[in-house]
Amino acid sequence: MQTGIVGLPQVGKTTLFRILTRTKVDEKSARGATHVGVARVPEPRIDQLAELYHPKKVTYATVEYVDVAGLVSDRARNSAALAPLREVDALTHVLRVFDDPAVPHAAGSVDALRDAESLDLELMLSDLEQIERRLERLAKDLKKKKEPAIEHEQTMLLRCKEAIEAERPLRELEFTSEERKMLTGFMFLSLRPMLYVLNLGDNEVGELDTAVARHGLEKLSGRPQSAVVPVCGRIEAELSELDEAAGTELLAAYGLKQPGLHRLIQATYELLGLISFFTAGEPEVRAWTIRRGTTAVKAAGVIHTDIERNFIRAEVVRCEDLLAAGSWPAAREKGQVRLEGKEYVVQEGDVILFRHAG
Ligand SMILES: Nc1nc2c(ncn2[C@@H]2O[C@H](COP(=O)(O)OP(=O)(O)OP(=O)(O)O)[C@@H](O)[C@H]2O)c(=O)[nH]1
Ligand SMILES: [Mg+2]
Repeated sequence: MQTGIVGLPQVGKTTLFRILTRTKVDEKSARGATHVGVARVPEPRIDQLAELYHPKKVTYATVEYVDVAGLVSDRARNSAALAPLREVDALTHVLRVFDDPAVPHAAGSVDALRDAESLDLELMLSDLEQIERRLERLAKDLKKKKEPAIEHEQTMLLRCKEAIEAERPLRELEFTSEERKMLTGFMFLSLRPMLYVLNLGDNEVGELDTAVARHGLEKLSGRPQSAVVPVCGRIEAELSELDEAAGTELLAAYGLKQPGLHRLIQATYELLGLISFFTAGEPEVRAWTIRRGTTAVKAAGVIHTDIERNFIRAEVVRCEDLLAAGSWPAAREKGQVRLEGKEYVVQEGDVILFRHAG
């Protein structure tokens, strides 16, 4: 899973990237550069399972982030800058709210809604160009020969075009699974789920809950396939450089419940429809990422195709039950370990032991 971090120049994209991936990025070389890094999905249950099993290895789930150069209002330059985004599963748009005379604002003033809408428009225009080219092609083909598959595609693309002309990003439309298949080849940008990150000034750290309304962004929240998360980038950057004890102290001093990093990754997870399940044993305690609705046999395939192929059954226990029971046999004794077949739909927080042949 890869998420692209986008936004105007100097809004805090690289700062956010550093927090998420804990990568050291040199400030000077960082300006305008593209970075790729992996963020560990924070997961307290993995730490608790590790205390139970004392495994040789602990592996967290990860999300990959790509920090691209700042986008400007120059179409030609942007279409090149947008190219790497075609590969990502979701977008994170950093919106600058913090005010700092030392850091000039690319658009001249702070207005997060304007910035959000202008990038969305950019994504939509790029999609529209592609749609129009394809529609021309399809019209030519249809003149030669009427084919139902081509007509389907045409109907769908006309619906996409209409939405964009009404300034609705494609992510807000509903598609059938057949249409989704047709869509994959296009890699439309406005189809990507969108996480808007409000990068607040340090002075707003006590008022995260009301930040969305305060900055006039209600219009963005509650839309399909998108979410808004406020963070104080600079404070979070400070936090991420501290060890755990000092970090907890600083969080408390600011009155924060958890690091923004956790909220961001959780929001990304939800947006992408992802959940975690765990495997636990002495060799390794590990979190795995799957889409919500994945069956046991497909989840096995995430670990290894051999396990999927030779799947016999899954032994499943809720993570909190396993932790409370203290061991797998103890949980089994309490009747908390279930035997499930191939079609079982894996739930968030299941600990699974896959039985397989060979
Ligand atoms: N006051 C304040 N400054 C910040 C905050 N976040 C980032 N900055 C500053 O803004 C400047 C730009 O931050 P970056 O994270 O490099 O921004 P960017 O979006 O990656 O910039 P480009 O890659 O040049 O487009 C740096 O000098 C940061 O220290 C914040 O929350 N508050
Ligand atoms: Mg940068």
